[in-house]
Amino acid sequence: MARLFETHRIRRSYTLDGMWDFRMDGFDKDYRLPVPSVWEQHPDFLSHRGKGTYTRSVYIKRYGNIKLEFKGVSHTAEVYFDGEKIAEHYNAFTPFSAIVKGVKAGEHEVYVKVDNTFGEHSALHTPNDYYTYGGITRPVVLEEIPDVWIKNIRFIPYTRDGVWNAKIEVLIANASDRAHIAAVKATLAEREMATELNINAGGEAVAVFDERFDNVKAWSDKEPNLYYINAVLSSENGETDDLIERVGFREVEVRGTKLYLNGKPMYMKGFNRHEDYAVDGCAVTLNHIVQDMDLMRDMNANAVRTCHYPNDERFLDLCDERGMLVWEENHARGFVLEQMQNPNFERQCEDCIREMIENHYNHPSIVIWGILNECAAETEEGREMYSKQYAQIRSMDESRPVTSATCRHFTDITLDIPDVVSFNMYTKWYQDDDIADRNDREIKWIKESGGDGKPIIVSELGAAAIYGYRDRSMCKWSEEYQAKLIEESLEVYMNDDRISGVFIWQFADCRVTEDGGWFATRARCHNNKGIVDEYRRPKMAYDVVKELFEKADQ
Ligand code: ADA
Repeated sequence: MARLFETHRIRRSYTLDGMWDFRMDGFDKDYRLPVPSVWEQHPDFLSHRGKGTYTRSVYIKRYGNIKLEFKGVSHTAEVYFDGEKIAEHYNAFTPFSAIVKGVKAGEHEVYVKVDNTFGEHSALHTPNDYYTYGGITRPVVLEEIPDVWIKNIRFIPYTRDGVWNAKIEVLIANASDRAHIAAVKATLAEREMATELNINAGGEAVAVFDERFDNVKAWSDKEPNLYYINAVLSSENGETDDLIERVGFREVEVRGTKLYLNGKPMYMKGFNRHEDYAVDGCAVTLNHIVQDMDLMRDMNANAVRTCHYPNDERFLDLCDERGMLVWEENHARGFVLEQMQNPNFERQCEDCIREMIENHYNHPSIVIWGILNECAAETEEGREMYSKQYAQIRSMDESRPVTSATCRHFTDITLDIPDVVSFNMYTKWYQDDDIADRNDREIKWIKESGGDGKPIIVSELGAAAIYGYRDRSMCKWSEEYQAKLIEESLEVYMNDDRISGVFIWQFADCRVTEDGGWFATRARCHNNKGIVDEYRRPKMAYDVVKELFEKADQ
């Protein structure tokens, strides 16, 4: 399944998950691989960087239009339907889709060329402190759509005189070569809304409703109340379509140096979480997604940062259900200026931001958008790119604050732009300062460098420990050292009322890229700063985090 709730009752929609035929360039052998999955799970492709082709047939019951959506392909896809290219897409972490009109009933062939190679063509997927896998790594959805269909729903909640209101925009598309009239009905919290639209041939139109909802409860991390919008469309030619979205009534605000959720101060305490699981790679299965959530909740976390890219919608759906506050960010980690000047960089970032917001806008759990983790914020050229990306997000979504996690300590020249200032701090791991002293110097610098009067988040803190390595000397890499550092760090940051949130680096150990860069020096070719290892086995720090996060609630 591609979502944690039913998105259609009228439209015929099903996933193409299961076994696909597979060929890898340079391998003279036929394979069968599961979708979704990473090809690295197969013994022939453990660390393979290359190009492979997935093929399967699909049976279409009746003549009409189809929509093929890929929730994630790592990292570049070319999609063919009966031999004709219908889509291409870069970036493993955002969905993309294609419409094929006038498909005859019967068997058809879908094949997908997948590329996970590095080079100038890939400005965001690079050798890095996480692994870029290969494969169709998130669910694939096939839908049969009428000529006039519902493309998406946007839900914008707000309060007026203390009462919840919402603007609901139902985007309708006309795939045919003639104009149509569409009747649109939407229900939400027992409220029925209806209108009629004229849609030009090949055009789009938006049904806009703006209503008051006296009978709804707010969404929050403590009470994640959710509601369904059920939109139904009927064309004058008798065709019908529908789309169901799940939403929450909540408002996020920045008021001076504090973040507010529904008019109350919001404090975020949680983890940075890579989508990476020992046996799944980045194609984290639903049961492992749920296990991660259960473990983070068991440690009394109320927030998660999707480091360093947009996440699987099933995880975001689960955050909506469980009241996990989300910092979601575009795909970028640790690029110096030269990397940001790759001719593909800005376009690939822009595409990722657009797709992230277009697809994830309605998730109430997402309370802040992030960009460009630890990129070249100390340079004028870098500042220009930060500024453009903040502007792009603000042009698409005025309802959420924006931030970026910096490590350009004392040199970052972008802090005047975001709504929230965030910094990654590894005192006593990379820097050997006193934690409290370094925190004071950091915040003093932030206030003098454009960040004054803004909320501050410690977006990363932590230390590495090899699971099972115990040493009473408490030397680095021991579980004892990691537990002690996490305790000392959280005691400082969580008792500093200048700080609005802390994200531990990181929830679980994750694989890193072996070829190229200093990452190859990482023990086990993993980033070992997880509170649990890649099999979700808890380290000693687990109980320290659990206790301190619980104490924060008291
Ligand atoms: C940086 C980076 C993380 C990770 C971390 C580390 O802060 O943002 O992705 O690489 O350092 O483990 O050193």
